[in-house]
Amino acid sequence: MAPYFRQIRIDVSSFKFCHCTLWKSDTSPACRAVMMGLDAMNVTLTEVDVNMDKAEHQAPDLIAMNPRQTLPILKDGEFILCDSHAINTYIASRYCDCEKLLPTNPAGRAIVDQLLHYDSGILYPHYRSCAYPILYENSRFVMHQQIKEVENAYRELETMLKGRSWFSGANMTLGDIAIMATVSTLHVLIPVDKNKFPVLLSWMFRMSKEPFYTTGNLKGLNEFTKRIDTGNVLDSKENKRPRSSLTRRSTGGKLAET
Ligand SMILES: N[C@@H](CCC(=O)N[C@@H](CS)C(=O)NCC(=O)O)C(=O)O
Repeated sequence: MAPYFRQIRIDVSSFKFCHCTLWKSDTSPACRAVMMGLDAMNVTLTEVDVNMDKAEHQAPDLIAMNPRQTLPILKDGEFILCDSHAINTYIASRYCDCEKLLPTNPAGRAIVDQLLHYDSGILYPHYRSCAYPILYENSRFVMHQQIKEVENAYRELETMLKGRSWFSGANMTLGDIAIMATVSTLHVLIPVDKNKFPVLLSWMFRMSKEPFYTTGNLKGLNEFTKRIDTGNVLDSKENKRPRSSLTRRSTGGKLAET
């Protein structure tokens, strides 16, 4: 029988388990930023899949946790967080000793914060205004003005990366991960042109070689692409039982259909 999963070799001894639950949807770039963050930090928690096409994120128990009705949502005991950037930095400072991904020195940390705010305040709204009309309003294309604005953002990113391997400088950080989740998704709608943005594209290529990209971003990005290309609402048969991040990670981001 052909293997359904791409097996990934994982060193379980380096894993950190935490008693948190994450509600997420793989098509969502914000949720994929958290999944990549978890996988980069080797942190394992309980994950619950939510189908936004079926408005499951508007279920009363989720609205009680997040009145904004967005994903991801993280619950740690009685503590609830509803923003991917805040979730990743919380997990890093609470459960992970990962100085490189989230420096503790004030300047290093401020640079990561700056990138997270850039993603949240500039890139993500572009994603929303380009993708939502296609996802939810039967539109079939991205408007010219939006293409120009996204290309302006690509130009800024290209300049920010000049002379450095990662957005934060010498090390890849949670800032790179947040930006990759959004830019890889925008790239589906408005491709990053290799002639105009060669530095940005080679950074994307470098990021795509990281193991956490395969386990945390690829499957959802493929689903998002299919959703954009076909317009079909996802009717995932995936098992809705809460599962460990370890299960997702060890199967290359894929989970068995049941
Ligand atoms: N800034 C938030 C954005 C969250 C967000 O808007 N998530 C989208 C999915 S990518 C969502 O849940 N949308 C549902 C809706 O707006 O109805 C974050 O980074 O978590």
